[in-house]
Amino acid sequence: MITVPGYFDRRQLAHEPVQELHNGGWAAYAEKSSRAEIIAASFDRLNPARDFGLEPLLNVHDRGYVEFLHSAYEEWRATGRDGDAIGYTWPVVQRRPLNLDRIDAKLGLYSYDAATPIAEGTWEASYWSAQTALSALSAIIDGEATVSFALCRPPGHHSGRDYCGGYCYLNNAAIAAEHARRSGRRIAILDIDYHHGNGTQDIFYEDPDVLFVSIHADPTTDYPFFWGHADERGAGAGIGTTVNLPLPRGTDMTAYGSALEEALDAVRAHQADLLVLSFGADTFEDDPISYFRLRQDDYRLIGDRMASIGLPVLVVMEGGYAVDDLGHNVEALLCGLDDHRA
Ligand code: SP5
Ligand code: ZN
Repeated sequence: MITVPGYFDRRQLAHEPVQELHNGGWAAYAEKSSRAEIIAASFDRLNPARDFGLEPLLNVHDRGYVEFLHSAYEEWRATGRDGDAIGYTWPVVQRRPLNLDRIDAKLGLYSYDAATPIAEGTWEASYWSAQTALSALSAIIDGEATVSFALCRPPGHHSGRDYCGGYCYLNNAAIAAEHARRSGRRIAILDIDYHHGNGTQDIFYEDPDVLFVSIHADPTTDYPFFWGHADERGAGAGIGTTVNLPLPRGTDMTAYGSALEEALDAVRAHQADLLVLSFGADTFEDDPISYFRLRQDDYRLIGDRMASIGLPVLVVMEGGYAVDDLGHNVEALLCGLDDHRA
């Protein structure tokens, strides 16, 4: 049984894109709402999200981007098209500030891949996913819990200040981290999703106060390819507060455990007083889109190791696509995290 307090809002289920572009054709969208349902079923009860409004979202995200997310589906439909909004042209070459109204131009401007469609309920679900992260955070800030779980969905860690990508629209972990920082906390973000958290990294890249550490599949073989390489260490005043630990496909708990110790050393060295854990269960051996070999019991060990550093932990849900096992994998992690505190 899960004893960690969990937070969730059913409006997060409103987002249900039909398909994504994958290997040159359309494939069923992997980030299904049933992911959240199955995690929710592992809890006796979940706390409802409180509404913190737009301000904490706008402390991380660009206002033009947030307005775009809010209106993109309607604008897409107003052109007479069917289905979900998705871009097809990206401004990589001689990019300059242009004020373009065309929905296809905006989709290109505010996204970086063709796997992140905007559907009818995308704004509503993303908004409540972010509020869920803030609500779970408040349990820690208000001293009601030392471990708190945000059942975020859609996930967030690929989304940057002004872009969506990788099934992510608003960066839930970054929004919570920034909110906590503004209430005086010193933050470390540890991202253990299979994929590199490029959006979170980008948001805090020049920030010396927020540590971002990520363990993920080597981007030379895996999405998102362009970010998450070991030589990315931050910029400007933030040099050294970004730490990337890429691992090869096929990694099991033995090699993963060593990387985890290295990551936890970095968290300790930062002298954080709050750990935000971006948790993806797509490192699981049976994940359909990923290639690590972690087993259900390993999540308990990971939680256990993490608890050993003695910090309050806000767990923010990211990926994980082996839907049938997802509830058990989350439960294993939370049990490991919670054991020490009883
Ligand atoms: C939050 C997160 O885990 N995002 C991962 C985004 C990965 N997208 C690239 C891989 C696309 C695989 N699509 C397979 C669809 C099969 N139905
Ligand atoms: Zn992932």
